[in-house]
Amino acid sequence: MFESLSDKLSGIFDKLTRRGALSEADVNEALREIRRALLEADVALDVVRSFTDKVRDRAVGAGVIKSVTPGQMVVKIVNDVLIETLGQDAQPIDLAATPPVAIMMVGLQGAGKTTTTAKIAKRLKERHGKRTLMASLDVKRPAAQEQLAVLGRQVEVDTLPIVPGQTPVQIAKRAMEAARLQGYDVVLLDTAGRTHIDEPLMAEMAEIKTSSKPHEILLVADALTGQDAVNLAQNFDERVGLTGIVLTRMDGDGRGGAALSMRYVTGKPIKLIGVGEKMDALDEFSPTRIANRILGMGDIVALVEKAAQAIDAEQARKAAERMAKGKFDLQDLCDQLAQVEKIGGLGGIMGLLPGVAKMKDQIAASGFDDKMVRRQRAIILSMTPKERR
Ligand SMILES: Nc1nc2c(ncn2[C@@H]2O[C@H](COP(=O)(O)OP(=O)(O)OP(=O)(O)O)[C@@H](O)[C@H]2O)c(=O)[nH]1
Ligand SMILES: [Mg+2]
Repeated sequence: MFESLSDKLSGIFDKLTRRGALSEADVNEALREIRRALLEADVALDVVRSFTDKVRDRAVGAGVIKSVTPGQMVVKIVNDVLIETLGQDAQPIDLAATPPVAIMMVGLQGAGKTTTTAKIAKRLKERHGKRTLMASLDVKRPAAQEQLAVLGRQVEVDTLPIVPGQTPVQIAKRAMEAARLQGYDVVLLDTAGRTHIDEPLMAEMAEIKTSSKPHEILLVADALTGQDAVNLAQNFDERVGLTGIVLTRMDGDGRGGAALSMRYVTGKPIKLIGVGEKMDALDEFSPTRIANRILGMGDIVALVEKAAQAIDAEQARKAAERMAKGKFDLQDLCDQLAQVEKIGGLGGIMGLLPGVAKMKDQIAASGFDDKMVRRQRAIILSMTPKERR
């Protein structure tokens, strides 16, 4: 995520912060480079313009040139403007309505609607203790409803029983009715995708919206499509009305143009981002944390959150005690390695640490990777308990 932009900006800032004093020419030069970096990251032109204008205004207003650490001051201003562009505060899914709260998922074919529906359901269950019912309104693609049922079993969330021959609107009504009768908190409506925006799709979405009155309408868009995702959001918003956006495949998007332009262009918040195919690979979109990540400060908060979820605190405390007593054996090492894998592997952890972005190439060149961790574990696991001790 954002690797290329992050690389470029850290290069620009390195140059700035290394100097004692900055001239106006230095700031202008840096702004030119920032502008180029943003454009190369596929950020919309309007956004780039507004971004650099804001940074320039504040840099002048704040008297950067006279300040004690001018370079850092510029970094701070860029950080602030970045956060504003991304939407300032994180906007989680809003469930403040009379249950069952309906959430409707819309988007083009293959954007990740069904996967994201199941990811959200899992998250609502595990983190918010919500009883969720998922319903697939996709009667176009064969086995689409079955796909959601399979994911439902996987994440242990109920899906609406499939009744062949019903229209999407009928299914949506049945889902709301079932949820009311059975006391569900949330109903997730997974709609069918199309290859492109067309009239029948929009009409169908509008009809489902009218009949089920969703509290949230989330557009699921593929981050890899860059500016197309932003245009898509605008189109959907005009016709159906959106309450938020989920950008999927952020794991494969090194540039980040869609994420950076979305809020500014559409005025709609990105609520969540998909960062992989697994059911846990869904992150909250926090402008502060994303800005930190882009500016190469790492994403310590995400690391801490991940660690808090994946690591057994009690086990970690015991391991630390044993280590302090000099009793660390191969079994302990094996447990530690297992936890590293749980948090997302070495790559996952490293990416979240401040400053590591700059060493990425060296790390890759050292041949230090997750395969090594797995191999080490396999070696230890093949030993007898005695050998491990
Ligand atoms: N790497 C990655 N893959 C994802 C992500 N989200 C979804 N996918 C994959 O994208 C593919 C399509 O996902 P679906 O959820 O079936 O997409 P859909 O929008 O429901 O597709 P239709 O129902 O056909 O319109 C699947 O193979 C998912 O595993 C993500 O955040 N990262
Ligand atoms: Mg689907």
